[in-house]
Amino acid sequence: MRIDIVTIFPEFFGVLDVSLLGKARTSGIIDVAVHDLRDFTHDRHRTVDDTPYGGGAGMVMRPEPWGEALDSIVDAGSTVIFPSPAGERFTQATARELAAEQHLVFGCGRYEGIDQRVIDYASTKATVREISLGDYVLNGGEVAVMAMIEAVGRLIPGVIGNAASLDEESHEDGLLEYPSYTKPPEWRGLEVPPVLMGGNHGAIAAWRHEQQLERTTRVRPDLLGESGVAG
Ligand code: 6GU
Repeated sequence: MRIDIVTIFPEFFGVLDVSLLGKARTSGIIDVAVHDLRDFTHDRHRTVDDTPYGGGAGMVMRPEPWGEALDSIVDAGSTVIFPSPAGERFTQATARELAAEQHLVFGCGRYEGIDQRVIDYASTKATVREISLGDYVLNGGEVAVMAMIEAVGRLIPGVIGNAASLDEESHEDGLLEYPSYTKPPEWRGLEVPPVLMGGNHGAIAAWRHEQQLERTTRVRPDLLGESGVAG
């Protein structure tokens, strides 16, 4: 997969060099390029923002540098993602959809956002999605994009050594995951549930499913409604 990121803070993305995703980059499974939006300006001050038409607080990103950046990066097969608290909600299903794409382009907005014409223009050239991490406000899209790339990247074959570890985690089956335990069997007076040490795989699977239902009902009852999982 090819990933292009356009940002005024390219240094934010240094963390992509470490950990699992760093290895995926080194091995060529994921090819990431980070572009400084200011490299697409032509004035002495490398201006990327201006005051909003109609008034209001803050600054809006001007369309011209975005237009040049996107023209140099996007083609008809690209999926362009603008992180925004006003976008559709990012979920595990979104991550799976994006992991199936060949080319993702992330456009990180700052200030009060990007001139709407940039999103409208990009929509005439490629598939565009405005995506939000959740119902809270970040200062810009950079941290959100990092989270999306991590969620998407680990679903690409070869990025995670043990692909089976992907199947049983929170959200993959619409439920939160069951609690995990390892050695020792007793620690500071706290014991591992005996069923996990009994070797009865049917009983273990049933116990884990029960735990998933109990935790999901208690912490995230909204998930039960959406997934249609029967209690
Ligand atoms: Cl994607 N961007 C910003 N700026 N704030 C957010 C967000 C995204 N998702 C939640 N809050």
